[in-house]
Amino acid sequence: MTEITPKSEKDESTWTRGITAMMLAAIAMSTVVLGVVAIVAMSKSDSDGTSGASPAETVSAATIVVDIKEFSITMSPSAVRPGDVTFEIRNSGAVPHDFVITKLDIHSSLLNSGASETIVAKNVVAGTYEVICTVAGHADAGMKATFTVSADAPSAEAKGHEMAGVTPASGTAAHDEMTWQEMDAIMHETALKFPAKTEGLGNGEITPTLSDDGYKVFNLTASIIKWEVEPGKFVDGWAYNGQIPGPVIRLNVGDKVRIVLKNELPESTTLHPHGVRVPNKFDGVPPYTQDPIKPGETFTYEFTAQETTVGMYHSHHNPQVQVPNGLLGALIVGDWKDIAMKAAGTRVVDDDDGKAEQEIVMVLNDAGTIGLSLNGKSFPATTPYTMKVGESLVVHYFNEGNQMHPMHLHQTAGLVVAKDGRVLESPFWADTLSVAPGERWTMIYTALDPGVWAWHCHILPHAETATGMRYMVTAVIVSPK
Ligand SMILES: [Cu+2]
Repeated sequence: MTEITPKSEKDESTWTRGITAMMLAAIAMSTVVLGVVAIVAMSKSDSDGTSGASPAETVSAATIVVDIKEFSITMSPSAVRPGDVTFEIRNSGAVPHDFVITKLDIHSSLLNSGASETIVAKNVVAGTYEVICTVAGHADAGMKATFTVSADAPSAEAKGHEMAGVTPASGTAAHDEMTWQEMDAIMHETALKFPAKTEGLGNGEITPTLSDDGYKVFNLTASIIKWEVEPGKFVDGWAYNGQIPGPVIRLNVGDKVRIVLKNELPESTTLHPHGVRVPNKFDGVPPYTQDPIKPGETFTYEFTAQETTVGMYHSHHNPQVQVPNGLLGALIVGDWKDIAMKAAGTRVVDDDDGKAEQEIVMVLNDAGTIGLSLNGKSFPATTPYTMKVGESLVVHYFNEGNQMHPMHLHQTAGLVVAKDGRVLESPFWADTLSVAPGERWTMIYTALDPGVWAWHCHILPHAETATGMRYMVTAVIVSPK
């Protein structure tokens, strides 16, 4: 008979030492400028001897069936003859992916789970072509493959019967090519970079100017910038004032407000104050409430903050592109450290002084050029938060993406006190809170135990890869009192 032995002191101290070491390392890293080792996910155009136009007699038409998913690209067949090539692309994965052949200037739209797209490339000449998914980190995780175009490839007719069958794939998942030791090593290396320093930081403050007629004036400029989502991975970010998320607009009830938006984008835009009570003509919905703000134009939104809220401002023109690409920001009315703790009443018993020490904005995104991210950054470039035991933190989750994200902090439950900027009649406890697109949820977390506590989306492909944590992951570092 086996006896169940209590956890030994040795186990306990090893665990504690591990956490302490992690904590010290994480704190040290947040203060030291790291030499950033670039993880370059993007394809580089390779010099693989793409030849000139092929002789007319070898030109043919072929179809390549492309299956994209986490985290592989499978192409069948992976060799075709020169000529027109049709790509029948299907996303059989759980999250959005795209299909890009840089050398042929082919870029599918961002395909949601289950979506398909057919793209025809005309007169493709002999050569080797690399294909990737450009969603942040996906190519690194294995979403790249190559196909060859060669006069020696079997003809489309000969391949016809094999199309639906098993054809050797050129793209394979990362773990098929790596040993477990390599997986562990990359996981370790990436995790130790956290928090990795990258260019640019979102959610900055914006100081209004005061107009003669008593308005707080916030000047915003929308433009496309190079945004470093994770170390070495730069994307075309669509930003307000060069930040993703845009600067946090903070207001008090009674404030008279002007938001002056200058459009330096290559297309029209508008701004919608989501969850904020404004006159209809400043709701930002073209063509009903205003004309689109054309490139080069400026538009002024004007309202009085009438009630406390946790709102957001974002594009409402071509928004399925503009918002996930970065045109998003928080607009908060009222002192939410105070509002949240009052809403909690006597429920937060572990807080030392009944006051919240921090209020943070956490913008969730999963699409566009920015991809899976927290506040415009993907782990290990996300920002960690520090707390002391007995302190409380108020977090506002904002979902500006296209999918639900169940957010989970590795602590016991936090208290949910508000939904979409309205205090709940009955606050409730949750350790995992699903935040749907467009929603804002406000929660209080009180630090109970020292350590580095992971904080992430619990749709696992949004937070993890074969080589460790990625995307929608950060941490709370709790130190003793
Ligand atoms: Cu998620």
